[in-house]
Amino acid sequence: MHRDLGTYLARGLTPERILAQYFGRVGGVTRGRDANIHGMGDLSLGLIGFISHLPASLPVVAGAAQAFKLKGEPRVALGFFGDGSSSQGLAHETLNWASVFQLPVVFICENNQYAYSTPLARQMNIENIADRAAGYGMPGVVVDGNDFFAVYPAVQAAVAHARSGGGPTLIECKTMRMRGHAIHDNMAYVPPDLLATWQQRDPIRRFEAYLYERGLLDDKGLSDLLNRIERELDAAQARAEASPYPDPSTVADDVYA
Ligand SMILES: Cc1ncc(C[n+]2csc(CCOP(=O)(O)OP(=O)(O)O)c2C)c(N)n1
Ligand SMILES: [Mg+2]
Repeated sequence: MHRDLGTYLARGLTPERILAQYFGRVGGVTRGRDANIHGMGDLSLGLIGFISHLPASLPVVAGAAQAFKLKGEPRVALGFFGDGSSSQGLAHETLNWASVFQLPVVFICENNQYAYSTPLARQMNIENIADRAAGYGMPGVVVDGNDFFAVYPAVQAAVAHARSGGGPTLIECKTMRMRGHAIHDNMAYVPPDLLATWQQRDPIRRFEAYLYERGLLDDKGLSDLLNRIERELDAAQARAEASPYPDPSTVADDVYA
């Protein structure tokens, strides 16, 4: 996905590299070739660069899974896509292909109820995107995408299933886009009640509450943690800003054709 910062961070892309990417600096993932977080690929971290057309990355992910299978590598590919992307032809072709060849891949659909200004009901006539899995011949799982303790075991089970030769799984994470599509979008088309309902399901607050209830976190622990993150981000920003713009003489580097 083009905006999956959580996934990027979990795979080991540092805030410094992500910020340097935004600033178009050499320290960014594309080494200053653009200033966009679309396409932040780094194969050393197992991240394939995103392709801006949705969901054109999905068949590439299936291709990676096919390569793992052909080479006998015990690896599993994870492909992330949105509810809007799930209605595109390539999504159907990819899921069908992955199932026919029993590829080690997990398809994670982040159903955040909107694709730009298009609500779910205007682009599909089913309740659960995961229900489509039956038509491809793979397991389909619906999870509360705002609950860490629902998402983690579901993905873990699907990865284990894929790794043991069981083929692909489609996981639909139900969530909500809490801002406009981008900064220009005031999302006047989103009913305020819907937003208020999802506000109550904030995944970070829920995770915090879980830790508090079990005595694993208290007010001091939380403020120490937030301060530490703030300091880390300030330092990452300073290093990203200190990174130079690329030397124009390198413009043709990494161009293959
Ligand atoms: C083929 C194609 N058409 C249009 C766009 C422009 N576009 C970028 S994001 C987006 C909405 C995608 O919605 P969804 O798949 O639900 O993902 P979300 O942005 O909600 O996470 C669109 C239409 C695109 N990137 N690719
Ligand atoms: Mg969406």
